[in-house]
Formats: sequence, structure tokens, C-alpha cells
Amino acid sequence: MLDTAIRNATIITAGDRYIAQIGIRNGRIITIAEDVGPAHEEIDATGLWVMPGGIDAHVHLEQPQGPNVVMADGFESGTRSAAAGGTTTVMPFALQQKGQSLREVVDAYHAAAKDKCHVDCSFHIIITDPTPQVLGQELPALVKAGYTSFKVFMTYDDMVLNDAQLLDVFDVARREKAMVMVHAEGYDAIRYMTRRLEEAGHTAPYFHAESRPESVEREATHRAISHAELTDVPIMIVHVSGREPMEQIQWAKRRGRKLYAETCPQYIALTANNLKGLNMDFEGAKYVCSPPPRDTDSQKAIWEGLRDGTFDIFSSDHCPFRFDDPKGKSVEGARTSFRWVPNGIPGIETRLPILFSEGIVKGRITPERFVALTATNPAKLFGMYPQKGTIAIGADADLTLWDPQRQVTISQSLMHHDCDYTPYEGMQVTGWPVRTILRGQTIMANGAITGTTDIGTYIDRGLSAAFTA
Ligand code: DUC
Ligand code: ZN
Ligand code: ZN
Repeated sequence: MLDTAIRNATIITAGDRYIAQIGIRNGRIITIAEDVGPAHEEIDATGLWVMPGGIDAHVHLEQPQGPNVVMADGFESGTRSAAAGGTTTVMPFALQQKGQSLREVVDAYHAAAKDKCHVDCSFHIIITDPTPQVLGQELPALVKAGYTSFKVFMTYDDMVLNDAQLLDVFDVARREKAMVMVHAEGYDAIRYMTRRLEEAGHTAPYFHAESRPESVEREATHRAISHAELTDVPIMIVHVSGREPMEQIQWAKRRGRKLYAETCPQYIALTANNLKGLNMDFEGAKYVCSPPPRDTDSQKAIWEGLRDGTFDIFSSDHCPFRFDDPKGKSVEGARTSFRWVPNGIPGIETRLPILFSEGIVKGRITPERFVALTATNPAKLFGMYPQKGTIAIGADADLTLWDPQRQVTISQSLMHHDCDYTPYEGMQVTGWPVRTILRGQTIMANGAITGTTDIGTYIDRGLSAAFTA
């Protein structure tokens, strides 16, 4: 006897769309058939679409910040919000602070996540201090232990790596077969622009966008691609915001480079005008993230890239800071310039509904492409496929049931995060996740969280498909 049968399901994967029943036992899909037979639990999916649970390969939870800044979501609230939004696996970043050993970082992050996860999770490592010990011993050992991806930054005072350091990290990634995610914005150019804007008295949140224009992202993207070519390693450019960095990515892909790219909801649903707030006021801080959202032409470019394969994955870059909070975005009198506003916005819960509505419902992408971008490709590129990211016999029964017709106005009152706002307040979407299933157990039904925080497990990962394909 099955544990659970899902009947009358319109199943959608990255390659197919068909009606069938899904049989689940011990947390895994064990049969897909016209009739899967009796089960203890019956789920009738008439009128619903059944897709692989979302994989959000780029989220920040409980990540240590500088002095007087605290991230709004830890593991519990962040994964609760993920479950509510149809996501069953999240990939947060374990941040190395200067002087820390990577093992120490990873252990601390496991301790923070333990018994606090509503969904499964697996960590990337952020490398900020690539000492000989880190490069020669710690990183190789951690890649072998299943931490097969890391992120590097080309900007930020406390995280930037110079070109020599980037090349060193890329070299280890090639040898050990790890995927490097690159934050591509040029440090010196941003510092120059910031100084110039501040000297002219342009300090409102909106000027964050002017301090890091697309050319800054284009230049860094090209530099990262060139370094990846020199070291002969696949890399992923993350949170790509518009046409100019995309052109660099397309150029490299045409040259046959194994180069991967990610974009995020803010680059299809927001523009730099949002940073102006109501009248160049501090409301704009709610939209400060990096790279910043651009303009409507950039949004068009991003859609082209989501369709034509320039982009491989679509993640939230959930990086939440409360707005009305002394440890968040808004500190009366202290955030005297955009440069002091923490960079990042929430989006773990709204990622899938926004892409569903703006993409599938508006005819810009197919349902199959949606699944590829939000589940199958992240699973493949981060070494979790076919356990995760598909609906197939033997896979984890991680499923999201969608009502493709449900109309919802996004609002803070619907959100399950611990942030105090959503940047998508008032946005109307069609299509909403009505049930999220993690390894066979319903963890969200009709907006109510039904799972517990000890249900999420840590996923040990294998090699990225970038090294096996
Ligand atoms: N990079 C991210 O990936 N997230 C938030 C801020 C940033 O710079
Ligand atoms: Zn980044
Ligand atoms: Zn991020």
C-alpha cells in the first residue's frame, strides 16, 4: 500500500506535460501511472498543476552582517516562507569572515540550521579570505565532503577578492570540480561613483542605483569570464540584472565556454524608479539591492534571456532586512547615505508566483521552462539531481500543487517571512501554490504551514552537472 496517492494530476516537468497519478512511499515517488492503486492518504489534484518543488539556489538566512545590522530571517522563518511559496529546497550561503576557517564557518551554520528547517537545505560557502591554508587544504576537503559550490565577490569592502585571488579560487574549483558563483560588480568603479555622488549631495537611496550602473556589472562580468577562461573552469554569474552583462554571457556561451547564469524576480518586476520611493524619500531603501533593478528595456532583455537559454536558473536572492527597525534598513539619522543601507530584499515566497504569473500566464515562457529554471537546472548544476528537481520514479516526493487560475494580490499580510514588508506589495498575480509537499509530507496547505521545523534535512551534494555533462 502506498503512503500517498495524488490523483488527476497534470504533471509538469522540464520535458513533459501529462495527466497521471503519483504514488509515494517512504518520502519518494515509487510509481507514476494511470492508476497507482490504494493509498493511506488521498490527494485529489483535479484542476491543479503538479510541479517539482521549487529549488531556490540563492538565499541568505541568518548571515552575519556588519555592526548594527541583522538579517530579518533565520532558518525557521526563511524556510517557512519558502514552504509557503512552493519551494522545497533552499541553498543559503555560509559566510567566511576574515580569519575564520571554513570548517568553523560550516559547522556554525549547521548548528544554526539544526531543527529549524521547514524545507530541505544545502549550503554554498562564501570565500572572503583565500589564505594558502583555505585554498590548499580546507576548500579541497570541503568539496570532497559535499560542499561543491562557493561564491566569491568582486565588490564590498569586507568581501572583495582581487584578480589574483579570484584566479586562485577558480584554480581550486577546476582541480576539485566545484561550481563558483560570482558576484560581478567592479569594486573600484563603485567606490569612485559613490564618492562622486556623495560629493554632489546625492545621498538618497535612489543613488544606490546610480552608483553601480550596468557598465560596472558588464565590466566585472567580462573580467570574471576571462579569468574563468584562463583557468579553464565553469562558473556561474549570479543575479544578472540586464542586457549589458547578458551580452558578455552570450558572447562566452557562443565561444563554447561552460558558463552559467542566474537572474532573479527583482529584474523582471522592479526598476530603479522603485528606489525613488514616494518622492526621493527613504521608502526607496526598501528596494536597495545589488545589482540594482534597471529599467523596462532591461526587463525585456531578461525575458529574452529566460526564454533563449542565456539564463540557466531563476533564484530569489532573498536577502531580507526589516525596514522599520534600527537593525534593518531604516535607522533614523544613521543611514545618512545610500552607501549605509543594507543591500538586499526579501523574495523567497514570491519568487515562484511572480515567474508563474509574469512568465507562464503572460505567455513569455512555457510551463516546462518554468520548471527547468526553478527546479531542474538548479538541481543539476548544484549536484542534487535526480534526487531533487524532477518528478520521476525514485526521486524525493518534493512537489508543489498549483492552482493556475487563482488570482492573488501580493501583500505583506500574506507573507510568512520575518521581514516587515514585501517589495511586491500590491502586485496582482495569477497562479498560486496551494500545497507544498516535502518528501511525501504536506508542509503547506492553502497558505497554512502544516510541517514542523525538524522536517527539513541537510542535503549532501554530488558534483555539478557542469563537470559531468
Ligand atoms: N549580493 C547578493 O547576492 N545578495 C544580496 C546583496 C549582494 O550584494
Ligand atoms: Zn551577490
Ligand atoms: Zn545574494
